[in-house]
Amino acid sequence: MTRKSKSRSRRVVQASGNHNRAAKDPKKPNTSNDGSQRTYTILDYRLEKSSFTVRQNRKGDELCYEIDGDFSAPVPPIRDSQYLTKQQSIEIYRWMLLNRKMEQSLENLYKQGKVVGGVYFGLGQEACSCASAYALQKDDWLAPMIRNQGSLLVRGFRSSDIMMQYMAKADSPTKGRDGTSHFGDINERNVVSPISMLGDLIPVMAGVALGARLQGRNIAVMTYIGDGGQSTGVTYEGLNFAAVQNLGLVLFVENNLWGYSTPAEMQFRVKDLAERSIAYGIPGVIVDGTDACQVYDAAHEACERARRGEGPTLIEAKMMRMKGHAIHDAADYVPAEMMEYWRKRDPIVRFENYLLNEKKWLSSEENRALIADVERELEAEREIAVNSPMPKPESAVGGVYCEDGCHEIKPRYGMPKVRGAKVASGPRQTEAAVHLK
Ligand SMILES: Cc1ncc(C[n+]2csc(CCOP(=O)(O)OP(=O)(O)O)c2C)c(N)n1
Ligand SMILES: [Mg+2]
Repeated sequence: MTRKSKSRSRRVVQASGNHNRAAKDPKKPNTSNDGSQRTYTILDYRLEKSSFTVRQNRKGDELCYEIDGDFSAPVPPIRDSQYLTKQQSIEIYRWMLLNRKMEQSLENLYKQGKVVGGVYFGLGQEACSCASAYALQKDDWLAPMIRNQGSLLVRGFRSSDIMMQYMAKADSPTKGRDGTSHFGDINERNVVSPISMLGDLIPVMAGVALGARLQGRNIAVMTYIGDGGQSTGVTYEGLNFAAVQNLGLVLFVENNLWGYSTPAEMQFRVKDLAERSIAYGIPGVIVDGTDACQVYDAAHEACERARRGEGPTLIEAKMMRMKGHAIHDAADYVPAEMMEYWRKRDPIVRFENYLLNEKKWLSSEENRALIADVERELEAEREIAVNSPMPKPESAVGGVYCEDGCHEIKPRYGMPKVRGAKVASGPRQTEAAVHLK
């Protein structure tokens, strides 16, 4: 499909793809052809549409989940990207490998008793994290969630940063003050730290885009929300605000079929979460979250739209959380057939097969060398992380609250442009600030 026809299909209000699932009432007038019934089309990049139903059942005193559906479908091919070059595709593949192998190292560090707290994994979601962040440019912003450790790597953090953070080391990004991947960098890498309260990053990132616009720039701001987290009120508020203000938010809804032990079926009634975009009045896109090319193409188009000042896009990435919520959760509530089906759709195995056997962009030897290089890098990063000292107890009192003059917050892209106001040397004092004084 050409780019032109794609953007047309996004805005389509046409007779197909009716989302109204209510049964027809013969007593009611037929309104389907008189123009009063509106239907919408969601752009769907997928080459395979899995449909399973998970049911809750009771066996004795125990609740369990059972699944119906056809699990025999062959693994679909990777969809060729309209934008990625050979070199870029190999780079994304490398990031995905680093993402996976770093998480394997984290699991080992945890088992060796070196991690303070739990470990979160993005197993099965590496294509979504890495290929999405790869679409960002230097001046864009990213706000990852716990499954997006791959996005942090793509954005320029080292795997030793993430490992040190998990071990609460003195050289970690938060200098031992926080654990997991809860850190960011608002000075160099334009990364906002994850926020635990699900959905809260969405209005924060809308604010980042608004701030940039006031400074004369339209940028792309990307964040993620899970199938569970998207049910929160703040998700609606943040995305609605971005929509009415035409802010360049790129929201990945990571539909990994589980929110803790709650299956997607018990979380929402729409067929596809991308349908929610209709209610916000913004484009909605569906991608196979295990296909790096689809993820990249959707992210790239949404970022371009954002940079043109045309507003937000909601991208639903369908995939499966291939481990428990965190390391403490064995996920034995997940039906085995479901796990097996998605294991065959491993994003790294699929992309490796695509690069080696479909495109022939990598030979077996080059692939082996690339994997060995990633392992060498990780081993060196692990050494750095393990050898970093624990923070000194007295350091705990510093760097938590701002002190007078501890750091200056300057406009990033230029002086704020406020219509009719003369901005001489700095941002205008807001009414709220005046009241607080
Ligand atoms: C507002 C809010 N409610 C509840 C929680 C607790 N909590 C943390 S993660 C999680 C499940 C999230 O599931 P989902 O959004 O599908 O993301 P996934 O873990 O599958 O990536 C919950 C309920 C929270 N952090 N914030
Ligand atoms: Mg989920």
